[in-house]
Amino acid sequence: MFKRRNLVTLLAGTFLVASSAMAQFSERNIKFTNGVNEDHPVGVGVKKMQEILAAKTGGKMKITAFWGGMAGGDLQATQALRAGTQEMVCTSSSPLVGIVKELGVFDLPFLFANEKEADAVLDGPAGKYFNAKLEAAGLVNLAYWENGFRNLTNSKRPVAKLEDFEGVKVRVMQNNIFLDTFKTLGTNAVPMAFPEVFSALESRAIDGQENPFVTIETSKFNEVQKYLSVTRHAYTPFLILYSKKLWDQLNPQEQAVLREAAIEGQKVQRAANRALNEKSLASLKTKGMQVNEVSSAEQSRIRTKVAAVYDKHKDSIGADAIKAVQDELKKARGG
Ligand code: TK8
Repeated sequence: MFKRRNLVTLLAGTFLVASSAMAQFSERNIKFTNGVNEDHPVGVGVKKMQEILAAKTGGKMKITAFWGGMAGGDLQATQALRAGTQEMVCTSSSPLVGIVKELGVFDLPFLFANEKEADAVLDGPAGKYFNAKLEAAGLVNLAYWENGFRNLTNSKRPVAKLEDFEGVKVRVMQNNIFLDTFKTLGTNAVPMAFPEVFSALESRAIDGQENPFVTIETSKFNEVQKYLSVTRHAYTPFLILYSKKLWDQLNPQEQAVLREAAIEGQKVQRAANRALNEKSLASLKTKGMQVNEVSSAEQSRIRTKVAAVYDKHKDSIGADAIKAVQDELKKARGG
């Protein structure tokens, strides 16, 4: 008898906690901007976040997503987050090196060999190290999603060996390490925000750009680019950032549900991105791109050529950041 009464009290208590939890979500409409288009796997991740928010907050917290860079490029949106005028952005890490210099480690060419290594680094202590740096700069990183391994496209000539890079005018992200890598390869490299790239390629102001297959296809670069080289020269993470200023106005439950949604989003986004990668390559061929594989002999010539970029930038990135990543890479490589 005594026991049963205890159970009843316990159950009643649980219901109270559950219903007051619901009451603690305020009506919020969260602005979330993207440089990629909605048919990029980031769209799958954002949809997952929206479903979780709907289910867990009784529809009180909502995400309104903007696509295709219509609300500005990665850097511009990230600055809006720091100023507290926008809640969220999905951004590549690279354009943010002027804000958090340590992120430059991800821009070092050929850092990761595969997605497994990237996950081990981003989802472990190294990822937390960068999150702390971001937070100090006014940015809460909810999760690492995936942009992926980058490949060169251009409209000038097939690029299959080191010498072919010479003189091609290539757009790079607003990032010194990319700029240096592509200069070292002999291209005429120009930094530019992502939303300007399509029309710059179309008007032939530039010859080429580099991005993962999936981003190339969903941004329709194949319509204005003939040649695709399988270079896999760098892996770019996507950061799912929330304005720290606005984050601090949320209560702990609201913060927890957003973190949970971003992690669930990460799972479906990465899975969708990986499932699509090879399909996108095949589809880009069907749509008329000429694909040039880069032989392993040429790959190693390219690697040797850009090795100098590591030495040149290691001081500005900082030894701590490089060590944080390399420690995890060693573990992932079983060493
Ligand atoms: C989209 C960008 C893009 C990136 C770039 O906002 O700028 O080339 O790879 O995917 O983050």
